[in-house]
Parts: sequence; structure tokens; C-alpha cells
Amino acid sequence: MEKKIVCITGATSGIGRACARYLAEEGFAIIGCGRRRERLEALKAELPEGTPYHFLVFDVRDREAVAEAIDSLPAEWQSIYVLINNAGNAHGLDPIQEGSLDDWDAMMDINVKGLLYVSKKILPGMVARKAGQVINIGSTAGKEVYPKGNVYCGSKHAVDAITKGMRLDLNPYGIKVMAINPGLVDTEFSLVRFKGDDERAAGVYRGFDPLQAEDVADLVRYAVTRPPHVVLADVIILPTAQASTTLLHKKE
Ligand code: NDP
Ligand code: 8X3
Repeated sequence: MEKKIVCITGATSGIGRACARYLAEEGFAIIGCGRRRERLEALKAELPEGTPYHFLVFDVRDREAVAEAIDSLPAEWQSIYVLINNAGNAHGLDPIQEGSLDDWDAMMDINVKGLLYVSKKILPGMVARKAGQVINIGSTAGKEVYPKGNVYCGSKHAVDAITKGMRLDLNPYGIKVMAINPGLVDTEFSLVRFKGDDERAAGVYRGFDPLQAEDVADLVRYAVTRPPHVVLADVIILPTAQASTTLLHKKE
């Protein structure tokens, strides 16, 4: 493959999907991953004509499915240059004493262990080639904790620590490791958190101008196109109306 290859988890929606579009415009070949096959099929039509595109359908919670999917890549798709660990969601928003074990499992299994399963398959190739870039999509929830955010914040604090650990361990190989930590982004995130409750999800983004997925993708594009000696190690991106996870200036 002449073009550099980027592998994006969670490319069926929101930030991951916008990253696929923006990085294809930047000349990357795209591997899109997710569980919803029809959305991965449809993504091809959203990319600039002629963009090399391959998709992999798997659940990041299933370590064997992750391994099988990455192993199934045709030879010309195997040298992944950029890995964007983006797949993830919040599930529920409850005080700790009322939290659901299923929600907790989902967040730790997807946001933390899923990121590790995918990384475990892709990082050895980067190490062997002594080249690559990893972007972990963290969150302000990985920098602060907010009421009822307990386990989601825990999962994103884990991503923060794992990113730092990756940077230390991959440093001898010249691999860039970056964390991009968004505040409130208007995607399907809240729809998933509130289990399909459209009205409650829409309320999260009402009364201020939230980030759009494209704002985050624009930062990802900037990050992956820096010169070889520059790494955006740890960046927070917020909507202007947001000062912290708990302080948001909504219009009257
Ligand atoms: P979306 O719900 O729009 O997208 C989530 C993506 O993750 C989907 O493509 C989904 O694909 C994928 N995904 C979820 N679960 C799994 C799974 N088990 N296996 C494989 N893929 C999975 O939300 P966002 O775009 O907002 O979220 C992307 C990332 O950004 C997440 O890590 C989130 O924590 C983070 N983030 C979001 C913020 C926000 O306010 N929106 C703020 C800060 C960080 P599919 O369902 O097809 O499998
Ligand atoms: C998503 C941002 O504040 O909803 O990570 O947790 S928040």
C-alpha cells in the first residue's frame, strides 16, 4: 500500500466516523472497525473517491474476534501506521450504590479491555517497523470525576494511565502515543448512555454549542500530520461553554 494506513475503532458513528472522513481527505488509507456492518459498508461512500478502504466487523470485548479480525487483514493492509483507539461509550449515569453491573462490565470491557485487545494486536507491528502513531480517545472524564460518572470516569482514567504507559514503553521505537480528551461532543454517545432515550440524550447538548465530531476529527488530523519530531502527547478539547466536567454555561 503506497498510502499510510490508519485503523480506526468505532468508525460507525460520531468521532470515529468523522476521523475516517478527515484522514481520508488527508491521503490516508482507512481501516474502519465496529459492530454495525451496514454502517461500515456505507462509510465507503462518504470517503473521497479512490480512498483505499477496508472494514473489519468485530466487538472489541471479544478478544478472539479482535485477533481474528486483525489477522484477516490482507497483506497490503497489515502495516498499520496510525491506530486510533476510539471505540467506547458510557453506559448509564447512576450513583455508585445504584449502578448496574451490566453497565459497569460494558464500560470496563469496551473502553479499557477492548482498547488493550486491539492495541495488543497492532503495536507489535509498529515496534518491529520502528514507526507508528497511536491516538487514544480519552475524555475530560479521564481527567476529572463528576457525580454519577463513577465507573465511566474510572474507565477513562484507566485510558489516561494506559496512554502514559504506552508512551513510556514505546518511546525507544519512535512511536508517537497521544491522548485526545474531548469534553461534550454531540454524537450518539448520550443516546447509548441513556439506552435510546432520545429526549434525555438531546437534553445533554441543549442550551449551548457542543463540540461536533468534526471538531475532534480536525484535532486528530492535526495530531497525525505533525512533523516526525513533534507529538501532541495529551490534549483537552472543550466546547467554549464548558469550563470543567461540572461547569457548563447554558443559555437561559
Ligand atoms: P458514538 O456512540 O457516536 O460512537 C461510539 C463508537 O464506538 C461507535 O462507532 C461504536 O460502534 C463503537 N463501539 C461501541 N461499543 C463497541 C464494541 N463493543 N465493539 C466495537 N465497537 C464499539 O460516541 P462518540 O463518537 O462520542 O465516542 C467515541 C469515543 O469518544 C468514545 O471512546 C467516548 O468515550 C469518547 N468521548 C466521547 C465524548 C462525547 O461527549 N461524545 C467526550 C469524550 C470522549 P458499533 O456500535 O457499530 O460497534
Ligand atoms: C464524554 C464526556 O462529560 O459526558 O466522555 O463524560 S462526559
